[in-house]
Amino acid sequence: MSDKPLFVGRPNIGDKADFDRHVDAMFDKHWLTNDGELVRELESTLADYLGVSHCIALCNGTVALELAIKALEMHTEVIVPSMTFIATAHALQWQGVKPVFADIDRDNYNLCPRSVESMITEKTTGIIGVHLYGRPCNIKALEALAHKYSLKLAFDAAHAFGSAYGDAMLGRFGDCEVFSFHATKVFNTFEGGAITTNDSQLAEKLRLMRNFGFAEEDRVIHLGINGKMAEINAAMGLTNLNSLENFIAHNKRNYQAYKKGLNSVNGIRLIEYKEAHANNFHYIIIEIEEEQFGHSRDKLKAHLQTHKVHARRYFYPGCHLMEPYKSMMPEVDQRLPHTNAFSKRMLALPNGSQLDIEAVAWICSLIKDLNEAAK
Ligand code: T4K
Repeated sequence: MSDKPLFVGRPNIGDKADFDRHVDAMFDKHWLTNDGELVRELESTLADYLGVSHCIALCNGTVALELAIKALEMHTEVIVPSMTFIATAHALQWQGVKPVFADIDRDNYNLCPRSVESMITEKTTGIIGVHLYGRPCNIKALEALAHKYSLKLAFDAAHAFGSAYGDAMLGRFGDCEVFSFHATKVFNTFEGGAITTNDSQLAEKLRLMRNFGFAEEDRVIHLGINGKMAEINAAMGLTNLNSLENFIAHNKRNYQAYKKGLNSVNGIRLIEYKEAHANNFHYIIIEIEEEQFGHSRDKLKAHLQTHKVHARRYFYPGCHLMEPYKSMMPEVDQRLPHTNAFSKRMLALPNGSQLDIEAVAWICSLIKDLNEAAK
């Protein structure tokens, strides 16, 4: 194996000649941002692909979350998982809304509807589910809760582009869904994001809000911000969309190679992707049972690091143990046993189009070696 470092989050990059063609067209038109042709083309292609009426392209996933929260008029308290990237919680807090952390289901690491229901009070105005690692939340149960208590429901689908819930692509559920197209995601626009929705009024409001509230020249009719996606980002998106199928197929091959390579290692459990829900296979998550494996998760991470394999603890600790939430709500820790246990046991391993089957075999052999050494 070469001593090239291997990373979680290495970007998938499509055909560079295709990208150059889009960029040449952009320069020829002298149109770089503000609702340009490439952004419009990307939006309509994405909406078709996801089977949703509206796609609003934005500058990143975090601003997209903030716009969704604001446009849905979520306020006071909103229930979210703590087992997510800190941006999900920060987007709420930044909008003056308190994130109330609910626990995850032990089996799928997504929001546990029972935990959510136990935290609903008269202050609750919404729920944001996160399709962690691209696996769908228990959408039906969350929709039922939102209906029962008249709450807004949004999904943070940052991990879930190209994944489905049964026959339906993620992106069509709740009041809206929010994607990240960051460089590290299965589909990237360098930086970027989008909100998808079937609600035409919400879509119109979001389009106004991402462009300072301008309805037309000199006429502002809503509070707004600059959340626009630039043409160069859309050029990358259109390029990468052409390769998306290949990216996902490559991820799936790697996932199967990890499955084979880790099958016989004591104390390692690889994330399962159910046939019933198509997935982008971007996240290779393992759970380490210290007693059986013979070493802690952090020992394994350090061992891989000495061989230039940069694994990541996505996500450790839970958001509730990061600031400002840790100081604001120290009591919450007691209520999140599954989040706490899982975040201490999990590790994300490299995947993506830059990683080949030989590299996967090498990573598995490093894990096996450490397990053997403990016997
Ligand atoms: N909700 C969820 C559930 C999310 O996971 C995220 C973002 C968001 C919301 C917010 O969406 P955005 O506002 O970001 O669009 C990274 C990403 O920056 C972040 O987008 C992502 N989630 C999060 C899970 O990962 P960090 O702080 O871990 O990034 P960093 O710089 O440590 O890089 C991650 C890994 O990727 C490293 O191993 C290096 C590698 N990498 C990274 C870049 C940018 C490369 O190899 N090449 C690159 O160009 O947050």
